[in-house]
Amino acid sequence: MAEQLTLSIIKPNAVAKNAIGAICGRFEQAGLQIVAARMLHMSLEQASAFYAEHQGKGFFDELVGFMTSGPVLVMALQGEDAIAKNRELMGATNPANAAPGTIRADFADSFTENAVHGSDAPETAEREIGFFFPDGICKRTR
Ligand code: IDP
Repeated sequence: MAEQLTLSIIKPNAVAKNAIGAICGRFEQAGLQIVAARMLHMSLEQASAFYAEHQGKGFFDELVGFMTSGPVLVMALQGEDAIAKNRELMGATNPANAAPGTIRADFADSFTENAVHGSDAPETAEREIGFFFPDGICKRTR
Protein backbone atom coordinates (compact mmCIF):
# COMPACT_ATOMS: atom_id res chain seq x y z
CA MET A 1 0.00 0.00 0.00
CA ALA A 2 1.08 3.53 -0.72
CA GLU A 3 2.10 6.29 1.64
CA GLN A 4 -1.01 8.34 2.51
CA LEU A 5 -2.16 11.36 4.48
CA THR A 6 -5.27 11.43 6.64
CA LEU A 7 -6.99 13.97 8.88
CA SER A 8 -7.47 13.14 12.54
CA ILE A 9 -9.45 15.11 15.09
CA ILE A 10 -9.28 14.45 18.82
CA LYS A 11 -12.81 15.54 19.75
CA PRO A 12 -13.81 17.72 22.74
CA ASN A 13 -14.69 14.84 25.09
CA ALA A 14 -11.28 13.20 24.65
CA VAL A 15 -9.44 16.53 25.01
CA ALA A 16 -11.45 17.18 28.20
CA LYS A 17 -10.43 13.84 29.70
CA ASN A 18 -6.75 14.59 29.07
CA ALA A 19 -6.31 11.79 26.55
CA ILE A 20 -4.35 13.67 23.86
CA GLY A 21 -1.05 12.01 24.75
CA ALA A 22 -2.53 8.52 25.01
CA ILE A 23 -4.25 8.84 21.61
CA CYS A 24 -1.26 10.39 19.83
CA GLY A 25 0.90 7.61 21.32
CA ARG A 26 -1.28 5.02 19.59
CA PHE A 27 -0.85 6.79 16.24
CA GLU A 28 2.92 6.93 16.65
CA GLN A 29 3.20 3.33 17.84
CA ALA A 30 1.29 2.26 14.74
CA GLY A 31 3.79 4.07 12.50
CA LEU A 32 1.68 7.13 11.74
CA GLN A 33 3.60 10.41 11.89
CA ILE A 34 2.01 13.71 12.95
CA VAL A 35 2.84 16.11 10.11
CA ALA A 36 0.52 18.98 11.09
CA ALA A 37 -1.26 19.88 14.33
CA ARG A 38 -3.56 22.65 15.42
CA MET A 39 -5.66 23.11 18.55
CA LEU A 40 -8.79 25.17 18.11
CA HIS A 41 -12.28 25.75 19.45
CA MET A 42 -14.46 25.44 16.37
CA SER A 43 -17.22 27.94 15.62
CA LEU A 44 -20.70 26.76 14.64
CA GLU A 45 -19.95 27.88 11.09
CA GLN A 46 -16.71 25.85 10.94
CA ALA A 47 -18.25 22.69 12.40
CA SER A 48 -21.30 22.95 10.12
CA ALA A 49 -19.08 23.39 7.07
CA PHE A 50 -16.80 20.51 8.09
CA TYR A 51 -19.77 18.17 8.55
CA ALA A 52 -21.80 19.58 5.61
CA GLU A 53 -22.39 16.05 4.24
CA HIS A 54 -24.44 15.25 7.38
CA GLN A 55 -26.63 18.37 7.19
CA GLY A 56 -30.30 17.39 7.50
CA LYS A 57 -29.61 14.15 9.40
CA GLY A 58 -31.20 13.62 12.81
CA PHE A 59 -27.89 13.75 14.67
CA PHE A 60 -26.51 16.87 12.91
CA ASP A 61 -27.42 19.52 15.53
CA GLU A 62 -26.16 17.36 18.38
CA LEU A 63 -22.94 16.64 16.47
CA VAL A 64 -22.25 20.30 15.71
CA GLY A 65 -23.19 21.28 19.29
CA PHE A 66 -20.74 18.72 20.63
CA MET A 67 -17.92 19.61 18.23
CA THR A 68 -18.18 23.28 19.29
CA SER A 69 -18.44 22.50 23.02
CA GLY A 70 -14.69 22.71 23.66
CA PRO A 71 -11.28 22.64 22.02
CA VAL A 72 -10.22 19.94 19.58
CA LEU A 73 -6.80 18.85 18.35
CA VAL A 74 -6.71 18.55 14.56
CA MET A 75 -3.83 16.67 12.97
CA ALA A 76 -2.63 15.43 9.61
CA LEU A 77 -1.15 11.93 9.91
CA GLN A 78 1.21 10.40 7.36
CA GLY A 79 2.13 6.77 6.84
CA GLU A 80 1.66 3.55 4.89
CA ASP A 81 -2.06 3.01 4.34
CA ALA A 82 -2.70 5.85 6.81
CA ILE A 83 -6.45 6.18 6.14
CA ALA A 84 -7.35 2.55 6.85
CA LYS A 85 -4.74 2.24 9.61
CA ASN A 86 -6.20 5.25 11.44
CA ARG A 87 -9.76 3.96 11.07
CA GLU A 88 -8.66 0.58 12.42
CA LEU A 89 -7.06 2.26 15.45
CA MET A 90 -10.25 4.36 15.94
CA GLY A 91 -12.75 1.48 15.91
CA ALA A 92 -16.40 1.57 14.80
CA THR A 93 -18.31 4.89 14.70
CA ASN A 94 -20.76 3.61 17.32
CA PRO A 95 -18.53 2.83 20.30
CA ALA A 96 -20.92 0.05 21.30
CA ASN A 97 -19.57 -1.80 18.25
CA ALA A 98 -15.92 -0.72 18.60
CA ALA A 99 -13.48 -3.60 19.04
CA PRO A 100 -11.71 -3.84 22.41
CA GLY A 101 -8.47 -1.90 22.51
CA THR A 102 -9.55 0.66 19.89
CA ILE A 103 -9.54 4.38 20.67
CA ARG A 104 -13.32 4.62 20.62
CA ALA A 105 -13.73 1.57 22.85
CA ASP A 106 -11.40 3.20 25.38
CA PHE A 107 -12.25 6.92 25.16
CA ALA A 108 -15.76 7.38 23.68
CA ASP A 109 -18.66 8.50 25.88
CA SER A 110 -21.50 8.00 23.39
CA PHE A 111 -22.26 7.58 19.67
CA THR A 112 -21.86 11.35 19.19
CA GLU A 113 -19.03 11.83 21.70
CA ASN A 114 -16.89 9.12 20.13
CA ALA A 115 -13.48 10.67 20.85
CA VAL A 116 -11.95 10.87 17.37
CA HIS A 117 -12.57 11.66 13.72
CA GLY A 118 -10.65 10.12 10.83
CA SER A 119 -10.93 10.66 7.07
CA ASP A 120 -12.62 7.79 5.22
CA ALA A 121 -11.07 8.08 1.72
CA PRO A 122 -8.16 9.81 -0.08
CA GLU A 123 -10.44 12.51 -1.59
CA THR A 124 -11.98 13.21 1.83
CA ALA A 125 -8.54 13.37 3.43
CA GLU A 126 -7.37 15.91 0.88
CA ARG A 127 -10.44 18.09 1.38
CA GLU A 128 -10.34 17.83 5.18
CA ILE A 129 -6.61 18.58 5.42
CA GLY A 130 -7.10 21.60 3.16
CA PHE A 131 -10.02 22.73 5.34
CA PHE A 132 -7.89 22.96 8.51
CA PHE A 133 -4.41 23.50 7.04
CA PRO A 134 -4.85 25.84 4.07
CA ASP A 135 -1.21 26.95 4.34
CA GLY A 136 0.12 23.39 4.00
CA ILE A 137 1.60 20.70 6.22
CA CYS A 138 5.10 19.43 7.09
CA LYS A 139 5.01 16.29 4.92
CA ARG A 140 7.86 13.94 5.87
CA THR A 141 10.41 12.70 3.39
CA ARG A 142 12.07 10.33 5.84
P1 IDP B 1 -17.12 8.56 11.25
O1 IDP B 1 -16.77 9.68 12.21
O2 IDP B 1 -16.82 7.20 11.85
O3 IDP B 1 -16.54 8.74 9.87
P2 IDP B 1 -19.71 9.49 10.23
O4 IDP B 1 -20.80 8.60 9.73
O5 IDP B 1 -18.97 10.33 9.22
O6 IDP B 1 -18.72 8.59 11.09
O7 IDP B 1 -20.37 10.45 11.30
C1 IDP B 1 -19.72 11.59 11.79
C2 IDP B 1 -19.91 11.69 13.28
O8 IDP B 1 -21.27 11.95 13.56
C3 IDP B 1 -19.59 10.40 14.06
O9 IDP B 1 -18.21 10.25 14.33
C4 IDP B 1 -20.41 10.62 15.32
O10 IDP B 1 -19.75 11.54 16.20
C5 IDP B 1 -21.65 11.29 14.77
N1 IDP B 1 -22.71 10.31 14.41
C6 IDP B 1 -22.82 9.60 13.29
N2 IDP B 1 -23.92 8.83 13.27
C7 IDP B 1 -24.54 9.09 14.44
C8 IDP B 1 -25.75 8.59 15.01
O11 IDP B 1 -26.48 7.78 14.42
N3 IDP B 1 -26.05 9.06 16.25
C9 IDP B 1 -25.27 9.99 16.90
N4 IDP B 1 -24.12 10.48 16.39
C10 IDP B 1 -23.75 10.03 15.17
